[in-house]
Amino acid sequence: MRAGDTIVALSSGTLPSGVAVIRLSGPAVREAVVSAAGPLPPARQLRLAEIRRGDELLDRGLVVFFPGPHSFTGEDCAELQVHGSPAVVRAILRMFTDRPGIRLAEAGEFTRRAFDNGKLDLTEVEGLGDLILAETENQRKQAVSRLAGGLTQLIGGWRERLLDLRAEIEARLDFSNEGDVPAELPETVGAAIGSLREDVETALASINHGRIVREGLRVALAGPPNVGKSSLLNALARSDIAIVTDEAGTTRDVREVAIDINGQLVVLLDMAGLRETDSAAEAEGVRRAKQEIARADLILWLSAPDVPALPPIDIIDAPVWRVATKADLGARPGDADLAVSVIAGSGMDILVQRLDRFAAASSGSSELVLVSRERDRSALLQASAGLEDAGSHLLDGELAAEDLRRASFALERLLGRMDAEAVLDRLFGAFCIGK
Ligand SMILES: Nc1nc2c(ncn2[C@@H]2O[C@H](COP(=O)(O)OP(=O)(O)OP(=O)(O)O)[C@@H](O)[C@H]2O)c(=O)[nH]1
Ligand SMILES: [Mg+2]
Repeated sequence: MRAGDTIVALSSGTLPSGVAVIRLSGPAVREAVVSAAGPLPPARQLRLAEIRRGDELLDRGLVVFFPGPHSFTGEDCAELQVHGSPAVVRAILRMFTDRPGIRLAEAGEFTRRAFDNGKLDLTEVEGLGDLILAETENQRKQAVSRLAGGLTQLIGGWRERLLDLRAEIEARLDFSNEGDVPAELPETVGAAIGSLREDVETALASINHGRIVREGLRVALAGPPNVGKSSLLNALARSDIAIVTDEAGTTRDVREVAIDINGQLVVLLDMAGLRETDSAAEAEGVRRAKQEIARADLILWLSAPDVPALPPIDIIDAPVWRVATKADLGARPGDADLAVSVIAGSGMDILVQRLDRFAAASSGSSELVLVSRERDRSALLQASAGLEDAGSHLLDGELAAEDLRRASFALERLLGRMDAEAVLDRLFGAFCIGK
């Protein structure tokens, strides 16, 4: 990526479409817009213009200009709203990229410039990426509060407290060097370190809620072969995505299907039935099934009247609901939590209601959970470890100061104010072109 270039891209979705938005950012924007669409409109106001290449009319559309630094990227930016025709968009993009200093943007390059120019920090960039991909109501809420700087503020508060503590300790160290006073720290410093660590730990404890909102509640449909796992998946997803047959051992691969239950993302996992088998392919399926069961948030353990029962396997950490399937075929066993039949359609409403309540409880949807990513987890763990060490070094101010510095660095890294490069390339590569 060359930072001095002016970049241009189609920022709206697939063509053809009613309207297409072409976005530009960089030092050549003013000139390029004037040459294509006449005098610049007043800042941030739409103006209808003819878009021309020389004498040739390419399209009529709306033009808006955002002078830097008060723009999304911090540079001069413009957007053209034109007809969403592949030929129109191609002609306009070519007209711009034929000008010196203008080229097509790479994936995420507009956002990258916003980050480089201090318009967004790393957690806000992540929030933006999540928002664009959000499919459920809860994902949208989580992403928009991260984009709006919710996490930045939380971490900003912690950074301030760390800086105060470090300043106080440094001052004492200076003082003790001069006057031979032992560098032992007072109990108030210990208490402040302890309470900050508690706040970081509270956020860490909610990270699983945040993950479930962001990535979905993982629900494994498990049990022996032929109990109706794939049939239940199809019924819940209202599709016939998984193959259903009366042969035991139909499903081998793990199949994930995401469904939206009242704004919550629930990822259903269909998998091989658990049994000993001579088939290498099925055995691999069973191995993968066990792996998924071990990392699921909830297990639906299925049993059916026409299949020998299998007790839940012992690798399960998550809650297990015993679901009696094929209720149309026979009486529900005494140990079942609920009974369903996909043929008769019975019991499905109750299952969905219970999934809804479970998902709501698991995603802590009453308070918005801002920490959700692996990167959040590792930064907060490091910060917490630094604080813990500092708390145990109250007799030695030098060591405590070093520990707190480590905690500060972990938070700076989370915001992208330090060592950002490693995270950046991966993050921006995941964005679409034009964002
Ligand atoms: N009567 C009745 N039959 C069902 C019901 N659900 C599934 N079946 C039948 O049970 C058989 C097995 O269903 P599947 O959904 O393929 O079972 P599975 O657990 O995915 O099986 P494997 O993939 O082989 O492990 C099929 O013949 C289904 O039509 C039900 O609610 N009632
Ligand atoms: Mg199956």
